[in-house]
Parts: sequence; structure tokens; C-alpha cells
Amino acid sequence: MGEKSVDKASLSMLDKAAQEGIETAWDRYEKQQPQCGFGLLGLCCRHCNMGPCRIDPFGEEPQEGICGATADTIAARHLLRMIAAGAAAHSDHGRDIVTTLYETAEGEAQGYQIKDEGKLRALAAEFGIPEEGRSKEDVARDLAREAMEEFGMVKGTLNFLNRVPEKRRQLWEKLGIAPRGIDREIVEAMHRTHMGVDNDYVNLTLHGVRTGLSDGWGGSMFATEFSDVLFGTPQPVRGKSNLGVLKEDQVNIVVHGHEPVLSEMIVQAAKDEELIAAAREKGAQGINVCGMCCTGNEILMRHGVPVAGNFLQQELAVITGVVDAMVVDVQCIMPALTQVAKCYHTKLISTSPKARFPEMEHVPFSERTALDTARQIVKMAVDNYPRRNKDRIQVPDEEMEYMAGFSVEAILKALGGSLNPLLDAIKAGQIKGIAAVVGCNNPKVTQDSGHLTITRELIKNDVLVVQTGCAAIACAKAGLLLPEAADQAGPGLSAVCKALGIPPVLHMGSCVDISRILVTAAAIANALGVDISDLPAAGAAPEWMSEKAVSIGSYVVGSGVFTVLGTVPQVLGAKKFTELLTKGAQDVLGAAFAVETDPLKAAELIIEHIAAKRKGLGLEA
Ligand code: SF4
Ligand code: MSK
Repeated sequence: MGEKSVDKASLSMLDKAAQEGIETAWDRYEKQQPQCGFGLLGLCCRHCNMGPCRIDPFGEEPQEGICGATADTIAARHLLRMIAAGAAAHSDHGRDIVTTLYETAEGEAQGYQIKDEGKLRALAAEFGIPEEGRSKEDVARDLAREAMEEFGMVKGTLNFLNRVPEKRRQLWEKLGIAPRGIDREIVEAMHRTHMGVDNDYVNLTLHGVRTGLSDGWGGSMFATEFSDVLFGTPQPVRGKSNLGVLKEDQVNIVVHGHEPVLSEMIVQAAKDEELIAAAREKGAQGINVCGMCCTGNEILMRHGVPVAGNFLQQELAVITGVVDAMVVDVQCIMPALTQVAKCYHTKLISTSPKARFPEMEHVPFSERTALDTARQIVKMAVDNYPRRNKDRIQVPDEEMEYMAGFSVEAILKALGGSLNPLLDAIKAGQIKGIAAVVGCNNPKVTQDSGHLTITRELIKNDVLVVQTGCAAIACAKAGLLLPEAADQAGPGLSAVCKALGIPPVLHMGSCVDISRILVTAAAIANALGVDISDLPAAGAAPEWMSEKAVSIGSYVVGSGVFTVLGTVPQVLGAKKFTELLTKGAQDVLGAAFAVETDPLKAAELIIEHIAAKRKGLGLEA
């Protein structure tokens, strides 16, 4: 195993963990070595109880499962199930936001308001819902109902497909992969991957793309757009990042997971004068709410709330000894937290009926009593403050400022209200192209090194980088989300950033907010009158680990964007299927995957790809 992290704060907490005998994900990763070779190659099937079956990767026997499934069928089925799980996670998050908007409109959600009425009315117009002369609550109720229908839609395709460039939409229609209802694609994915149903790896892959598209242009897009309506559309905002945001003299509450419905209320409750007074009574200077992972991204985008770290720092935050409560909702929450927290005073609180953890205290969260529940949780943290073990406290100094909040609307505002300045800069070659660098941490990669290396190389070569998720937090910690980072960019990009006062790396939000990147790409393609696949644009997931990332990859490639993966997907044992993902998809979708574990080489692939696309558009490379 190479270096564990490039982040000094993480390394100092890993030293502390080692001294105190605390296991982290990195230790458990080492204990898993060597990882199962069949699993790594995608050659193991457990889809029925005749199995488990495995395929010999060296061409010896067996080459088929008991039912006759080949390596390609087995790997394609497995990948499709990963896509279905990822799409389900994002889309169920989207559904929760839609439900919260509905309950807010009905006056049944405590503490929520419709913050962006303009966006609400624009969305209503997009969905054909009359809005003139009607109250925002009436419009929101109808819009939320319409959105609920789209999850289990009986007829037609998703409404947001109207945002997709015509050429791309026609291609999806031709291939039979325009997504219908969100739930329908996910259910069909599960059906097709049942033993003895879809055994053709090409057909399975096409449905994988369709399922992914129902996430990107459906569930995730609902999550983003409706969160903006409820909590406000992000605008540039500054805040701080890394474990140094945890304060020794304050009650620290870390909100971790993905959905903003609870964290928004915690942010609100932590401003309550009574609770602040209670914190002071216990000897603290105040209440400090910090984020972790994408729940962190949601509140930093809208409020500049400090973010304590990305995926691999969740255990490390507890190890500082100053986290009085870690409140979790759904997704990317390591069950190991309960064991780590036992060694410190940290109170772990689960809140979602969908995500319970053995030995973790559960405070059920409901929109109807949201603010009361948030106050209860903040109070629990305050009461826990005096239980800290002062001898075990060590908070890293590392704390870095960031500028985030780059929604599509914020980018347009920075550009003076139209995409033209960006298009002109691309045409003139000041900006060569745009790359989305997104995704998780994974102990298979030195933490943050993939994100940072690829991002630095791209901006150096005048490629504007847009980010979401844990990749964005990695760049926040490294100072790349500051306008001053323009000095690290090539001359063209640097000049554009300085003129606009923006960083060369734009933080666009949480994982579901990759939908903002789709909307931006579609708007640029529409403005140029081309397909998304014609754009000098690419995607990268240098440290991805989650099934959501597989769904994202499939909708990004399905939308026509070349994507480089930095950790190896579990498919390489299936030769024809791998060939389809990395080459054949190009002929069908106009985009394909590449797998490149060296981030510098990955950046080179992207730069070459952008140069080729520029040439295709008649622009100078
Ligand atoms: Fe084996 Fe086929 Fe059952 Fe998979 S579906 S476990 S390959 S028999
Ligand atoms: S939180 S999905 S580890 S980016 Fe969205 Fe980070 Fe990946 Fe979770």
C-alpha cells in the first residue's frame, strides 16, 4: 500500500489513531488483502442459489456458470445492478426532497419555506403547470405532485429530457434508451438481472445507460432543482474546509450523509439563542456546525458552512476527540463509526428510518417536526460537550478557505447573464475545454492525490474544472477553490478567472448536483447547435468507490461525455463487455469509458480528447 493520504490533517489523525490503537478504513483495507481475484475481475455470480459460480480468468474451466452464464453476462449483470442501486440512492434522495416540497406547500413541514420562488415558477412553466396569479404554495403543490408521478410514470419519458439537445434525444429514442419513469428503469434493471432473464451483455449495457439516465436527467435533477426551490439556489459563498474547522472551545456538530432536509434544520437550530446560552453554560464558546461528505456540500453551497472533510475523513473527525455529535442521514456513512466513537465521547445519531446502525442512537426525523427534532439533536450535542476526554483531544491546524456555490444560475451571473463570454473564451482557445472531476475517496488510492493531480494538470493546460462531491472537498482543502488559484492555471484560463473573479475550479455541489453539470453541458451544446458529444468536454472520477458513481458514469457517458475512471471497475475479466464499455460505446453513444489509474496520464487522455473535439468543431487545438 502506498501513502495513505496527501492531506496533512488526515495524516496527523492517522498517527493519532495508530498511537491510540484505533482502526480506520485504511487498516481494514490492508486486512482485506489480497482481495478476491474473481470479485475484482467481475467473474463471480451470486444471482441464484445454484451458485455462487465463478469463471476461470485464465481461460481454463469453468468458463460458464451452472446456468450457462458467461463472463460477459455475469459482469454486465453485476454492473447493471450497481447502476440500479446507485440510481435508486440518488433518486430516493430526490423523492424525499419532492415530498418535503409537497409537505411545505401543504403547511405540514415544520421550519421549511419556499426560498426560491422564481425557480419554482420557472420549473412550473417547464412542467406545463399554470402559475400566473397563483400562490407559490399552490404552484409548489402541483409541481411536487407532477414530479412524484415521474418516479412511477406510466406513459412517456421524463420531462427534463426537454433540456437535452435534440440530436442526443433522437439518439436515445433510436436506441430505445430514453428514460421512462425513474422507478420503472430501476425495477426493470432488477428484473433483467434475475437469473435467466437478460443474458445479452449488449442489451444489459443499454439498459444500464437508460437506468443511469433516469438518475441524471430524473432523480438527481429533481433533487437539485427542488432543493434549490426549498433552500435557495446557491450563489458564490466563502467558507472553511478540513479538520481544522472543528473548534476545541465550541460544541462541534458534524452532519454527515447526503440529504439537506435535516442538515438545513440543524444549521437553523444551532442559531437558537437558548441553545447557544445552554452551550455557554456548559463552558463552550458557541455551537459550531460542520459538514462531512455531501450533506456538507449541500450546506456549504448555500450557507458557507465549514466542511470538516471528505469520505475518508469521517472516522478521523471523531478521532480529534472534539466532535460532540455526528448526525447522519443516508449514504456513504461507514458502519465502522460506531466502533470508533466508542473510544471517544462522540454521540452518533442516526435519523433516517432507511439507515439504522447497530448500537447507534436513533432520533427519528420527520419533516413535520423537523425543527423540534433538530433542536433536540443540537441539545444532545450541547449536553455531551462536558463529557470530552481532554487528554485525548488533538485538532489538526489545517483549515483552508474555499469559494463555492457555483450553481448554473451563479455561473451565468458571473458571466454577466449569458453563456457568450464562456463560449467566446472556448472558441478563442483561452479555455480549451471543460472537465468534470467528481467522486469519492477510496483507500485503493492515496487520499485526494487522484483529485488534486488531475485537477492541477487540467487547469495548468487551460481546462476549466467543475466539481462535485468528495472531489470538490479535496480541492477545497488544497486551496484550489479560491480565485487566487488562477495563478496555478494556464495563461488563458488564468486571465478569464481573474477577469471574472472566479476560481479555476468551480464547486457545483453534492453528488446529485452533477445534474447541474449536465444542464450546463446541454446549454453549451444547444448554444453551439451541436450534440453534447461534440463538445470539448470530459469527465473523471479519480477515486470513485460507490454504486452511485457507477450510475453517474453511465449517465455521463450516455449523455455523450468521455469519462476516465481512476479506480478499476470490476469488469476486466469479461473481455467483450470491457471492450464494449471502452471502445464499442464510442460508436453507439459517441462517448466511452477509459480506465487509467495514473492521474497524470488520465489528465493527458482528457487533454488529448479535448484537443480532438476542438478540431472537430473547427477550433484551434
Ligand atoms: Fe451461477 Fe447462473 Fe445462478 Fe449466477 S445465475 S449463480 S451464474 S447459476
Ligand atoms: S459523498 S458518493 S463518497 S463523492 Fe457524495 Fe463522497 Fe462518493 Fe459519497
